[in-house]
Amino acid sequence: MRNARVTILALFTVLGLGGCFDVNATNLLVIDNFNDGDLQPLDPGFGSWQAYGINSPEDPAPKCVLDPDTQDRSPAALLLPFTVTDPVDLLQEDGGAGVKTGATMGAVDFTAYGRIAFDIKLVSGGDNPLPSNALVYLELGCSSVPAESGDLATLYVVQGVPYTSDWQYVPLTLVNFGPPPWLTTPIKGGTVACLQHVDSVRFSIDAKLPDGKIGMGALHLDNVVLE
Ligand SMILES: [Ca+2]
Repeated sequence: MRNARVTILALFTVLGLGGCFDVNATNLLVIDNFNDGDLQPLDPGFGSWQAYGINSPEDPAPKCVLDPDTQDRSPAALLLPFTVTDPVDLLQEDGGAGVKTGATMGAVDFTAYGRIAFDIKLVSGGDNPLPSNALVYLELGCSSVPAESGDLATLYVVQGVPYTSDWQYVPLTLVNFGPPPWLTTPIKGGTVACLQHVDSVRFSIDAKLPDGKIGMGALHLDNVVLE
C-alpha cells in the first residue's frame, strides 16, 4: 500500500490533531460521530448517510458502512470503500464516489457556525492505487436557493479537503466555501444565501484516473461537527 501524498487544495492550514474541538464553544452541532451503531446521524435534522458513485457506471454502487478504525478510539467511524473505472474512450471521466447526508427537517442555517470540522483519511487501494492527485471535496448543497436567473438548479458551494492516508482533523472555515468554478450559474444571494439554506452535506472524491485505468480506495470519516 502506497502512501497518499498530502494534497493541499485550500488556502488554510490544517490545525490541530485528532478530532478535537472546543467543547466549551457555545455554538456546536455534532452532525454525526458514528458511535451509535447506525448510519443515521446523531443530529435528527439530517437523514441517513448514503454512498454514491460519480461517473462510474461500470462499477458496483458503493456502499458505506460503520468501521472500528477511528482516530479518537471511539467505537466507530464511517467507511466508504470504492472502485472507479475510467472507460477506455480517450477521455478522463472524472469518476469517483462520495457519501452524503440530507437535511430532513428543513434547510439548516450554517452561518450560525464558523467552521465545519471532521476527521478524515483516504487510503489508496493496493493493486489499483488512486492517483496521487485524487481530490476530495466537501459540497454543501442548497437546493431551495435559486440561481440569479430565477431557476432552481441544485446549487451548492464547495471547498477542497486536504487529506493523507492517516487520520487528520480538518476544520474548514465556512466563509471560505464558494460556488464550484465548473458551474457557471451564479447563486442568487451568493455563497451566504447557500450557507443559510444547507440541505445536503456531501463528501465527494474525484479519483482523477487517467483514461482506461481502475482505482480503488477507502474514505474514512468521523466526527462531522459544526462549530
Ligand atoms: Ca466515531
